[in-house]
Amino acid sequence: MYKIDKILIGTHNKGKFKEISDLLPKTIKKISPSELNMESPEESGKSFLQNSEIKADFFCKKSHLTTLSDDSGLEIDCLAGKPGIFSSRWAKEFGSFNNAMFEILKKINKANQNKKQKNTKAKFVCSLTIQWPNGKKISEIGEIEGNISPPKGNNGFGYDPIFIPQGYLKTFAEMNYKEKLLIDHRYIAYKKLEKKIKIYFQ
Ligand code: ITT
Repeated sequence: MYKIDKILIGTHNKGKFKEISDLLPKTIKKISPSELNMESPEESGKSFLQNSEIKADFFCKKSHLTTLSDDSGLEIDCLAGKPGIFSSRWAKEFGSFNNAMFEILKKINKANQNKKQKNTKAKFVCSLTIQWPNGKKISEIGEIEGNISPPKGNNGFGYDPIFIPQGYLKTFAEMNYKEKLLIDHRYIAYKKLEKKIKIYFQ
């Protein structure tokens, strides 16, 4: 009934778009909001889940296409979970991801001043929401824990250079594309979602 043969991936972030496209079956046609000249909605939610729902609802209603959207970000333990849902906005406020990463490292150093053991714990969180034109929607959240490091590596996007996932010795930006794709927060959310939506794949 709701078989998915094409899907709008509701994001303007090229890094996210590529990862989500590569996780979905090859047989599904992937469409981007820019192909349809659609802007982004205001992210007025208070959580990753609320924001991924806002994006899915906005793009789905505008395009009348089944839509998969993502809200994600980096939560840093010693910064009380910041930047969190404001991860993208911090990069805009500070002028670039490089500047935002530099500011994050400064803030982490300040928060750890006079501490015997430096707390660099962080996690990437991703909420994925799929919405069908009839209003049916499903969301799943994925998280990956790790630590913040000085920037290293040139691959990936966003905050990848400063995040080392637990159990690894390199940042996401030092990993090759496939290596990150198959472990990150987006992959974890997608695998949970896939269990519920694969019946709609051809
Ligand atoms: P859309 O709203 O159009 O999807 P956006 O980039 O504004 O694009 P978000 O509001 O979800 O997306 O912000 C997420 C931020 O966290 C953004 O700055 C990303 O670059 C960053 N981020 C999310 N997942 C990431 C990942 O896997 N690696 C590095 N940075 C990531």
